[in-house]
Amino acid sequence: MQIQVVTLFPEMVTQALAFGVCGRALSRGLAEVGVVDPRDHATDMHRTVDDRPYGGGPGMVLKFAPLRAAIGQARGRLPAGARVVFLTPQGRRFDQTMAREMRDWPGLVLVAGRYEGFDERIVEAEADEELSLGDFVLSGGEIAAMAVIDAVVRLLPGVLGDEASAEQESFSEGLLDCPQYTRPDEIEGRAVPAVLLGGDHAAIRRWRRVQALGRTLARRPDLLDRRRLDAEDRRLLGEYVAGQGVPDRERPGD
Ligand code: 9D3
Repeated sequence: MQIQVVTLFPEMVTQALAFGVCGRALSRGLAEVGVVDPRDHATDMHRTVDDRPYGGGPGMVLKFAPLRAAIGQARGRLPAGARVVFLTPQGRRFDQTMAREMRDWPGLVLVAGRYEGFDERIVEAEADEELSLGDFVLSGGEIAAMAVIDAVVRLLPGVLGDEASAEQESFSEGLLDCPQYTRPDEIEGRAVPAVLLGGDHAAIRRWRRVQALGRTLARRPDLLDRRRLDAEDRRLLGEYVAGQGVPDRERPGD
């Protein structure tokens, strides 16, 4: 997959993506990430990319022309059918479903903003999608663009090992992870749950499912609302509620 990021801080993006799973995928050629700096497309002596907002108010707004040229260069490096995504606080909330859709796009231009945002006309003219990471304030779109790249690249074929890919599919199942433990089996009086130390693999599987369902109910009931639980899951959830004292308003079936 080929990705271009339009950003005033190109080295912020290239440096951060050099690590870990993403870094390995890029060095193995499973994905390509390039950058375009709108400042390189400014035409005045001072290489101006921003200006004061019409109507007054604080801060600066990114100008149409340098962004138009930068996005044009980015598109030119990508196959036909590439899509342009702006990262803005006004965008639709990015999630795993969208990451899975983006994995199948032949090319992706991510446009990161700075200052107070974009002249709205560049968004109207160029954006196929406008995405946000959620309801908190970042200083610019770069970290959001990197989050999207990380989420999409790890879904590409060959990036994760077989085991991790299968697990990835199960997150797609929409439950939180169960608790995990490693040696030693007791720390400061806290024991690892006994079931995990025995060899009963069916019991371990059942315990993990109960924990995943229960923690999702307790912490992210919104995830369960969007999901149909089968009879077995409802029974396991009943086990968790009986054992843990989940508040009444979160009990299944209420
Ligand atoms: C919503 C706040 N805006 C009104 C005063 C000002 C403003 C704050 C932060 C305008 C732009 C930004 C920069 N943020 C992003 O570029 C951004 C973002 C974010 O701040 N939160 C979550 N997702 C995203 S995606 C891009």
